[in-house]
Amino acid sequence: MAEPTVPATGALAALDLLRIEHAGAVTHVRLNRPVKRNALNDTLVAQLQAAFTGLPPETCAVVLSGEGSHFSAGLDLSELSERSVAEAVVHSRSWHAAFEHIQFGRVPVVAVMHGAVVGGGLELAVAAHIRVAERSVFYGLPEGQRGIFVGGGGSTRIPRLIGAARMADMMLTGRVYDAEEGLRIGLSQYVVDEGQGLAKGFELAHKIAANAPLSNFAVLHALPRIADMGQAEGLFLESLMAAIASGDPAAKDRIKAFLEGRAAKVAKQ
Ligand code: 1HE
Repeated sequence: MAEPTVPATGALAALDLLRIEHAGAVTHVRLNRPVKRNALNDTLVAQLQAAFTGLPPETCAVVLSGEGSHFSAGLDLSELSERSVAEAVVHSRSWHAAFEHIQFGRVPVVAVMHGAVVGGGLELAVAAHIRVAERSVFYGLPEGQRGIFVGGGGSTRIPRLIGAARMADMMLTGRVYDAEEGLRIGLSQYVVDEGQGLAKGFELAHKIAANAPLSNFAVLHALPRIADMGQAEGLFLESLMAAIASGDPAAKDRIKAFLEGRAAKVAKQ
């Protein structure tokens, strides 16, 4: 039976550009600026940081989605013209800080996307760990056409998923990828029919939330760092992380349960 959904309380409830609800161990964070297509203004970026640093201890996974007809239209362009060069650097760094709390936070994040996932909206989505795309999704990086550059961490995260050549093509020519193409090149791990994204996102998030916390920690914090290391350093860190995770009582309980026939086998899906 599905977990009952309850609205967040306290500081999380006060974040008016987000709508936050809890469904058991899964917290649903919705971008809630549909009139502006969830364009990310300074307040919304600050609220994302507040949300991801203020998750209650009961939260073990997050679903991140957008209210209205699109996931996100990216940077709020109406704020752009007012910034000096110095302010623009600080602004970009504020996005880095906020999205760092998503990628390297305490819990795994599943982004559920529909419609436009463009510019800073794509930068936000790629800070999540799993991406589920509904068929309406289109990915674009219109920064090249707007005369700007990515500033929300996109140049570090997107090439790791699709390669620098594909990102360069998106930025130089305005190439837009649809949901199926995005799946093929690595922008999402799942594509689902329209309207099915949240169901899939919650199904995945509840599975993730049931993992041993140290396994999830290792995937979030050790895996990306190891992937960036040379092999010798990576292998060494992998050994340490493996020993730490397997030494935890949660691992021992799970392995005992499997050996006693009380845990699920790996099966074709
Ligand atoms: C906005 C924004 C925005 C919509 N900033 N206000 N991002 C872009 O270049 C994408 C620009 N947006 C679009 O291409 C389209 O709006 C969409 C494809 C996303 C959606 O189209 P549609 O037809 O559903 O909506 P709309 O009628 O275009 O927009 C509805 C309203 O949202 C409208 O305002 P209104 O007051 O006239 O109703 C739009 O002006 C407003 N709106 N997108 C501000 N982005 C850290 S660096 C990151 C750099 C970037 O992200 S660059 C990419 C910016």
